[in-house]
Amino acid sequence: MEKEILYTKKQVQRKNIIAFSVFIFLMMAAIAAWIHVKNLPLDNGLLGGVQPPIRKVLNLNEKIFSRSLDSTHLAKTYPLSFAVKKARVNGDIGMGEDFDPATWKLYVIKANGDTLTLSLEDIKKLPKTEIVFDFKCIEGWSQVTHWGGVKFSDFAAAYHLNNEVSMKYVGMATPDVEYYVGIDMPSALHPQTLICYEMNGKPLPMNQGYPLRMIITVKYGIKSIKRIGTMYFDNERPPDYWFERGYDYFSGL
Ligand SMILES: Nc1nc2c(c(=O)[nH]1)N[C@H]1C(S)=C(S)[C@@H](COP(=O)(O)O)O[C@H]1N2
Ligand SMILES: [Mo]
Repeated sequence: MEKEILYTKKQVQRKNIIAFSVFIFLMMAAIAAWIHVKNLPLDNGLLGGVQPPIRKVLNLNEKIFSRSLDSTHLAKTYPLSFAVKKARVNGDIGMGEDFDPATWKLYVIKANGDTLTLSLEDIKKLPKTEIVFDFKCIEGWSQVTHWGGVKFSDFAAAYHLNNEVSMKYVGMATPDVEYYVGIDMPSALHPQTLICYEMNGKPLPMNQGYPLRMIITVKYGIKSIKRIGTMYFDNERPPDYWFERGYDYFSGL
């Protein structure tokens, strides 16, 4: 038979006091650490950013999750009938009222400094690809939506952007440069990544990024920039609107 261990009332009381003191101590240490981190200067100058210890954790997350991202991982796709008819509109940074669709052009700044100036018609001449997938916003909602456009990889091949896609990142910005993203090249060249000009078989609505937006199935919505104005290439990380506000640079799924 197992030996039973019996404690006196006093012993139990003592154990309770010790456990409670340890609990209070740890809680106070956590609060002190939190106050300390909160008061540290942000790492991104005028733009804000986050405190360095928080950045360290973000960098670690990034290291782990950027590995899980490779160009063979395809997002799940759905039959056309699954797509919502009225897609939610989220985020209107860089989509100002003063935008003039008549003068819009896509400016692609090449590695040698030359600029390609393209119209929507130029883009529409390239092979078209459609996709229905679950679009996920980092705020916690998702929605099955139907998009049409040109694969970024087809676009790069058609315009002989070989030197450009051998770089590590592509940067994109709205015509007014209010919203901007940096996309790692493997994700840009992913077979489901579209330069998109249609939603539900119709031209993109104004508030969904007319005339041209990105659709990146392997990233959270923050990377799917609406209303692309300029595109450029770099081996350094291009500036990224939500990264500067503390979100993960890659925001992969
Ligand atoms: N120009 C621009 N693009 C943007 C945003 C924005 O505010 N401005 N918001 C992003 C975010 S957070 C999401 S979830 C998606 C939303 O796309 P939707 O409005 O078509 O649903 O667009 C992304 N692209
Ligand atoms: Mo989002």
